[in-house]
Amino acid sequence: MKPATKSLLWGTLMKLNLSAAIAASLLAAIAIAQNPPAPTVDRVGFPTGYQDWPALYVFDRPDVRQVRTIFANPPAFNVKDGEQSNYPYGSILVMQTWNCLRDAAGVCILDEQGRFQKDPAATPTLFVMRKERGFGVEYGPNRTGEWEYVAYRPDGSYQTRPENSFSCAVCHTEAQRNHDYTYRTGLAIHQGSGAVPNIVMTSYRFLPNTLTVKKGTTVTIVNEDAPAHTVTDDFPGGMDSGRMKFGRAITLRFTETGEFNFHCTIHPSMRGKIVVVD
Ligand code: HEC
Ligand SMILES: [Cu+2]
Repeated sequence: MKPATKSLLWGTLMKLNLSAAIAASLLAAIAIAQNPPAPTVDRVGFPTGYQDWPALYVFDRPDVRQVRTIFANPPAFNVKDGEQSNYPYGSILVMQTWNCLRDAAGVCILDEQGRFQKDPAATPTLFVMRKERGFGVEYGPNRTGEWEYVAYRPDGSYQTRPENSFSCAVCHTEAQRNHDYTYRTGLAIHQGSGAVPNIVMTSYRFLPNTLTVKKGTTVTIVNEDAPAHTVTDDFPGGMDSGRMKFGRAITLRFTETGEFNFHCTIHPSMRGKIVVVD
């Protein structure tokens, strides 16, 4: 009796798998047949001279091991807090993605400030978004306000052509709408850090609350909590960050071995410890 039930079950499973496979291949065929809509002409334009524009923020990405610098032309750079929901026409944001300098194990080497460094041998890519009156209509359901997107190589050739820039729009629809579909511009406004945190402040805790590091290393602590916190040495008269609002970061460099015990003066039950070893 038992083996029969088993084979019956097998048969059902096989059938299910088969129809799932057919469905998947049909879906793939549809996806290939119709890309989401996008502009067919480049109205963004290569951002000549972007290196001379001010850098809005620098953001380290450990997953893809890149330094990402966002340059903003004057109209975009001069946008103040509270006006970010509507960038002025003529705004251009350039995100330059640059591979980090790596050690033999492929890990990004931090500089004195605890930041990634650009590998001088690497070639960056330029992700550009530009806002002008009436831009973005061709993205249809994926329209992100009046922005259009293109990605270039430094020699002016395309990394992502206008026809393929729907991919940019699709992702940026998920960005902060109150920041006009840009993602990280809050970093500039909140004077945040784009450093990779070693400790974060969240839910009224330091996470992790004990960290062991080698002498000479930097430790970056970022407040990812809505309320302000402080990083204050338990030792009276010691280091005190002062009030750190959401997004703010502090980078500490330890040159002596020992224990650094700290707390938040606003919420004294928030405690943390950094152990520095040889
Ligand atoms: C997978 C989602 C995704 C896709 C696809 C994507 N972006 Fe972004 N973009 C982001 C995120 C997230 C950031 C913030 C920086 C970070 O976290 O690395 C960003 C940042 C930017 C910035 C800096 C301004 C800001 O929003 O902070 C520009 C300019 C930009 N992207 C342009 C493009 C262009 C051009 C394309 C297409 C070639 C593109 N992006 C595709 C997610 C995406
Ligand atoms: Cu606190």
